[in-house]
Amino acid sequence: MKHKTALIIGITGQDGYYLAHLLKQKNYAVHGLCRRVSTDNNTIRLHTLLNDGGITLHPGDLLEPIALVRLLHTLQPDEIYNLGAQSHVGISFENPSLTAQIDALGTLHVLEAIRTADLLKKTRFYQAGSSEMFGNPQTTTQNEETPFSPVSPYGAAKVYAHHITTTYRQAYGLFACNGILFNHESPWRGENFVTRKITIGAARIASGQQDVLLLGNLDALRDWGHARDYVHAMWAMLQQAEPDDYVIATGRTATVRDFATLAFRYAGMDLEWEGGGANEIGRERKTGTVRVKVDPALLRPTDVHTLCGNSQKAQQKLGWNPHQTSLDDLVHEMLEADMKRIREAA
Ligand code: NAP
Ligand code: G4F
Repeated sequence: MKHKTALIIGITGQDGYYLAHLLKQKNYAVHGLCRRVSTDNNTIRLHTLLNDGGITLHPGDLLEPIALVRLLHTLQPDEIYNLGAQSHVGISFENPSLTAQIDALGTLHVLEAIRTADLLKKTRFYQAGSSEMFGNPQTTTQNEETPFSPVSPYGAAKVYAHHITTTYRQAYGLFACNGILFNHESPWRGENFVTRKITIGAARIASGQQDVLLLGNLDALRDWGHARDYVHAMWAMLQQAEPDDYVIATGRTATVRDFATLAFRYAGMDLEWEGGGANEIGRERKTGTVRVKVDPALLRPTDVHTLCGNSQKAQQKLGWNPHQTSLDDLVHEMLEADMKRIREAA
């Protein structure tokens, strides 16, 4: 049987790693678009996978549309996963134009490249949409019918990407799917997202390499799943008879404070919380030492307070299971991985 060919844009990121792993297991010929940088630091997550073979990296950028056309023309991929993005919400307030160019126009560039390379009838397209598109929703849970009302430059750019993907589906018959994914984390999460910042901080404090962890909004409630589970849903969307859009989420929420409490517990420190707002602190119960402080500089101009997804459609149509990894297991795995990295670096 002929193996399928997939192109992953954003292969060097967290989800790119897990998706490449999954597609390799499924015997795909896996290709990845990789930005040119002066060192090979951006392929660090992929080292083991690259050594095992079966993955080909191609230099390229979402901001270089003609080169995308050339690449698609050569590869003739069966599936394209567009995971490429400036994906940090906080940074999008500092770099709104770059975020819009990569996350919004970058998506248009891929869709136009599919059209220009005459692949509208052959290639299936996945767009990495986000729960950040909902902003601060009026409903307690969010599904595919919940209106978008973004409150960040990142969320606004992703809304454009969502609608332009739907437009190409309707206008040209492209098999194009929007995943609306809620937060998903892993030991390969970027270090400046709150979950990984917390597990690295707790691991360093437990190892005596750091005294205190500075965080922003501790009250934010997020629906946190495991990236390894979420890439299965991306793949499953492209295997259906018809293209559609799907919310992928666990349906359970926890605050940033809850996540920190769990991570510090696994690192051997029981935290108790005192004060509120910018004066809140997390103190080690046994010693009284302050381990977490709020830094007002880390608060965003506008933040999404609560997100909780309803993934019933994905459960029914894709057979996707939202309960593969518990929050406890996720935090434990991330903390253990950071403790191991610290031990190996010593
Ligand atoms: P990530 O770790 O930040 O990875 C982003 C990827 O995009 C990296 O490979 C990055 O390459 C690449 N990229 C950035 N700018 C690019 C450009 N101009 N041209 C080509 N590639 C570029 O993000 P992630 O957590 O894996 O998320 C994957 C996708 O899902 C993103 O689109 C994100 O917005 C979306 N999403 C994520 C979540 C989540 O909770 N993780 C939830 C909903 C949606 P470098 O390595 O060179 O920087
Ligand atoms: O970890 P975060 O930066 O993730 P955020 O903003 O929810 O965005 C992530 O999930 C989206 C899905 O909804 C993705 F589309 C997006 O690409 C990204 O993967 O922040 C989570 C919450 C926020 O409310 C933030 O204000 O944690 C709060 N927070 C508190 N202290 C912090 C910090 N966030 C970061 N990054 N760093 C802090 O020190």
